Amino acid sequence: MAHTQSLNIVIFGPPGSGKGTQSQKLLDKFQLKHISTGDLLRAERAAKTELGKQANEFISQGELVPDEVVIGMVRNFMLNHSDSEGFIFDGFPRTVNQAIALDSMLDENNTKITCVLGLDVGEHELVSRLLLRGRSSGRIDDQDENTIRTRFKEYQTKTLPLQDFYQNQGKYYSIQGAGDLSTIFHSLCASVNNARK
Ligand code: B4P
Repeated sequence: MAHTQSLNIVIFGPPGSGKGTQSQKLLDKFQLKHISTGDLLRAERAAKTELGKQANEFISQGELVPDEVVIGMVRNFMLNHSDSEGFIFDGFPRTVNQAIALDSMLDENNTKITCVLGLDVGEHELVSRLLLRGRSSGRIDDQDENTIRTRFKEYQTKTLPLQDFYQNQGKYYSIQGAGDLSTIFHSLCASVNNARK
């Protein structure tokens, strides 16, 4: 059962900053449940559900999927994993509305966000990472530079305001996200340990 000592980490950053990559490493270390809204949406699409078809329209254009769809999906996931000692939220929240909904879902479970780890990577590096992944992953949103640019615009206008939202709560940690994977991972762990003190 979730409680106030739970560890709830939000991993934050622009498309391609390493959220998914570093989440995998954090999961192993801290024994948390992983909620990646990108992965959940891609699973819906693969299963050809109505939700998946709707989401695909937005994802393929590089746009965010509407808040109510994503929030409902996260709510279901959390209900189905209510015995978890904590979560890593990867790619969620991406708008202020999503952040407010997350606070209230956690509050209902008598818990809260421990820290928000923001990966800082320059745009040039991000574009080359995504195009490189697009060559092998088959992800439609990684194949075309225009779609990638739309994703950055969505990030700048709708997601970046969350940095102030969490900074004002004293929960935001900025981490250099370019360079060696294990160096980045150690910085993330140091921030988690700092936030838990
Ligand atoms: P996501 O699946 O979250 O896609 P992403 O932002 O590109 O992040 P991802 O986790 O996949 O990549 P990562 O940074 O780990 O979202 C896809 C789409 O779904 C969104 O555009 C949106 O349409 C929709 N969506 C998802 N969540 C939503 C929400 N909450 N609200 C509305 N819509 C939502 O890594 C990228 C690449 O970089 C990898 O290939 C990795 O190998 C590489 N890499 C990582 N670290 C590196 C390093 N240090 N050096 C070199 N390469 C590195």
